[in-house]
Amino acid sequence: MPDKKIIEDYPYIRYSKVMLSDQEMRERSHFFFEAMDSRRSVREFSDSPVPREVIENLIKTASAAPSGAHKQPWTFCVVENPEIKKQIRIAAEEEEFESYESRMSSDWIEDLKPLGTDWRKPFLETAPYLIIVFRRIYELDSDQKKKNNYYVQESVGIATGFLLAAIHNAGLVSLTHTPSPMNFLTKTLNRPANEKPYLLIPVGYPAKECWVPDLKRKGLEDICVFY
Ligand code: IYR
Repeated sequence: MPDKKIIEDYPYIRYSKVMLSDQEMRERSHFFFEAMDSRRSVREFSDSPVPREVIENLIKTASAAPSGAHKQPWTFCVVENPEIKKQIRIAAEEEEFESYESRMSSDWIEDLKPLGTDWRKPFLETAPYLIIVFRRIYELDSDQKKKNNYYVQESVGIATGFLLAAIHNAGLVSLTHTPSPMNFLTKTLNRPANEKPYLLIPVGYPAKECWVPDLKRKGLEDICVFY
């Protein structure tokens, strides 16, 4: 049987999956759950270096996510330069100071108390890499005409999920950081008008002494309904 064919002018390749036994599916799904359940967001990073090739593999994994019309509407900016990290920290802390002091509601401040966050963001300089995810609203065709991407928010969210899973799988930690507003990243990183900042993710090893809040996850009965 050929592995390639043309359907209505477009190339297709054969695709199949090895069918696992119920027992093997149970084991593998449970193992993956346990692996992912041990992922935690971390705010205390070590400055130990991580090979760049690892970061490249993580980003290739993120870009393997599904996306609207397969447009892959994302750009991952990786900052390792200490000067740029410093600029980002200063700008993020300025915005976060305003947010914590006056922009966030009292409910919001209250809800964050168990996480121990405040406007200070030293991890933006400590972590060996900052990955800034940008969503690409449109592309320019060869005549410089704007062509909108589809389901950009959803697509970039899914890709970021792949990225966080890949980071965890590589034995590294991350934080989904949302300095707000984050337009300063467009300027600092000199990004084009079709890209908007989506999420800032410090990546590295946890600090030698690293603490995370003792959070509990919802049980299946609280998150899932079978019909
Ligand atoms: N962006 C702020 C505040 C913050 C908001 C939420 I929702 C969090 O889950 C955590 C933090 C900050 O990064 O501190």
